[in-house]
Amino acid sequence: MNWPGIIAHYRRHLPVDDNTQIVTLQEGDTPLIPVPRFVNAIGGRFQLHIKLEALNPTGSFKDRGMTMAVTAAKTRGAKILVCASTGNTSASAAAYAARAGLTAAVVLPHGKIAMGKLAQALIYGARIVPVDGNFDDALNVVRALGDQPGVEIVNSINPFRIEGQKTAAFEICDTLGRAPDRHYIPVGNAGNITAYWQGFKEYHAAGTIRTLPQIFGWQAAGAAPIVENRVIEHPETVATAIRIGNPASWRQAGAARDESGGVIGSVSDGEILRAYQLIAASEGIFVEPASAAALAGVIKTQEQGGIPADSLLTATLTGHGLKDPDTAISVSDQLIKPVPPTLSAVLQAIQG
Ligand code: AN7
Repeated sequence: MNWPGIIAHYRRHLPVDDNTQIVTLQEGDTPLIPVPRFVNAIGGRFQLHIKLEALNPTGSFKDRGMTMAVTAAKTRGAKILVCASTGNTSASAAAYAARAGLTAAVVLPHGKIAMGKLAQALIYGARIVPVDGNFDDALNVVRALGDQPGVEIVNSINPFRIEGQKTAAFEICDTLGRAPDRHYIPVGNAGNITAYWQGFKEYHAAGTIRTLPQIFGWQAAGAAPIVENRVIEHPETVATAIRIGNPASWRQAGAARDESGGVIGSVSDGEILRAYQLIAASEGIFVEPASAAALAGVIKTQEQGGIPADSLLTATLTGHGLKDPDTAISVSDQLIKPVPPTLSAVLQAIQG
């Protein structure tokens, strides 16, 4: 079957009707992958399956929300899509704008966007506006831009984004035939944790699942406003995607935590990079540092007293590792140095 994208597949759960002209790149239907070697490596006896959202068309989960937001914007006659972004939203907005024949303008914190994401926005033809400020400053400007004629904001403050993104929770339940016991997810602007909790609750209310998962959200320690319960004026982390000090969906993230009996915790850059390397080296799965924050959270909860044996965990790995090659190269300790093209020299190099 040629998967039609999340709107056509889940249309009964989404704000569309039979006349809606859907803008899609056939996003969604991402794999749910068991990672037993990773679990063994951290001494766990539980099951962990990862939802590999890196395998969406632009390499991140944002495409699920963007197909919905751009479909709605086009229906409403918008001409220009605008967003603030730490990188992935801008890549996705730029791609879906191209697909829809619209213009995208993306407002970015100057110097803090991973190289691959910038390359994506450029090649898809977006207008790029770097600002001297962080993501929170960029989002403030974008909120003001929303009043201009023909302009549609496609950040997750746009409720259509959340509607699209909740389909990842549906897919997890459809694949497992139940809800997980716990779901782990990185938290930046907090739209995705909001969307997952909404998705799980909708499936529960419809009787599709009998239980609800506990939601475990993870912020980077240098950008952990929800954990510290205060706005962080100058957020800093190697995980630039979640370098956010004043999340737009702060209240909804707290509700997801409290209603589900879960946790929102923080992980240091060192913990993030350890998880980043371990999932790649133990399972062959390359994600960006922000995604690894969810796995750092798995490691942290395991080390802080253990995760119940036989429990079923899922984790969202939000974005592809290739978006940020600089970080992958910087954490490696291999020297890349040429040798003569002879058997003896190459054998010697292999043996270290
Ligand atoms: C890889 O692109 O905010 O908590 O502007 O790119 O829903 O914000 C990205 C966020 C996690 C956090 N992982 O999700 C943006 C942006 C990756 C991300 C998050 C982001 P939210």
